[in-house]
Amino acid sequence: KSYNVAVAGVTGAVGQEMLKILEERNFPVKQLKPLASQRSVGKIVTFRGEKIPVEILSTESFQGMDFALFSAGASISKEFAPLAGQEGCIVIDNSSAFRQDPDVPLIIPEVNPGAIVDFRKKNIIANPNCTTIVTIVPLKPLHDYGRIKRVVASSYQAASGAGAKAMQELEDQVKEYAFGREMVAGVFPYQIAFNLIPQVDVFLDNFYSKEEMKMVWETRKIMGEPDLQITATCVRVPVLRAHSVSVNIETEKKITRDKAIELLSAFPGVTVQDDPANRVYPMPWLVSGKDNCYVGRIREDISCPNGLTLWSVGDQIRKGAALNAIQIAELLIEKKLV
Ligand code: 2RA
Repeated sequence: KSYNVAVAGVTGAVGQEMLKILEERNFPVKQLKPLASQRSVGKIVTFRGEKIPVEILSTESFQGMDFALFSAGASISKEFAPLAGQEGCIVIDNSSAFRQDPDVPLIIPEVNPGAIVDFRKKNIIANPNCTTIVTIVPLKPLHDYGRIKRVVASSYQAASGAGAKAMQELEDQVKEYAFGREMVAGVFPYQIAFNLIPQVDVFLDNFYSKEEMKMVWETRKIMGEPDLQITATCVRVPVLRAHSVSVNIETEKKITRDKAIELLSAFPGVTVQDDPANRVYPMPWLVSGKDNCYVGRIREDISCPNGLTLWSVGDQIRKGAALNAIQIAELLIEKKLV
């Protein structure tokens, strides 16, 4: 069987990667419908060697579609995803619009595949925030073994999380610096080249940024642990496309470094890269373009008897967004839910 697939936000960094991944994984696409806003009218995308004109996203766009992959921002998702769902098209939404909706499953296929069966109420499945994905994939096998009580996460987020324009801004600033010109900021509030910005998304009343609270809310929902103690600090770094997270956990049962390596090595979606003596550890430069979350710097926390620290790196555009969305569609097919 093959499926009609619409991609909303097809001209963005994630939309473009979605097309690439659909092709690479040989996803059974019957018809591809590339959708974008008025601004992209006249643009052409290439899919399996075929040139397809981009259509303007409208209320009519989803008739006859089996899947709609949305990556066009939360307001577009809020406006169009429920309509698409009502048309019988299954929406996999990469925005934050529905992640906390109790009628919408929030899925990482390696972590909570069972929760996907609840998608029928709205025909919408939410794709988690990229930083949450890179953090939680390695935590799942550790939680299953030792039960995590507390998580402290600090992220090092690539420019790609803010979109294709943000990646361009970083590249431009590096060139501006090299030519001794003034660096111009636009997407980011400050220069990102040769800098760190300890703000991702807006600040909330509790002085956390929204990105940090997304880590809290989404981790609890995906892990099915509404009372999990978790705190995060999210930082934008001058890296193009892979997010890194330093994660410290405290578990009920002690997890040794060796046990953690054994559990993580056996878990799908994780590659362990941990050989400190030979300077082997994951870095965003090498993880860019890869599918798995790469985990290293695994060590028992000397400040806490059942503490463990690790470093997880994942390609933000792939596992953090486009790949996870397509894996959700594959999971629906595998479970014969579509
Ligand atoms: C970021 N997590 O990195 C956001 C994007 N989804 O900016």
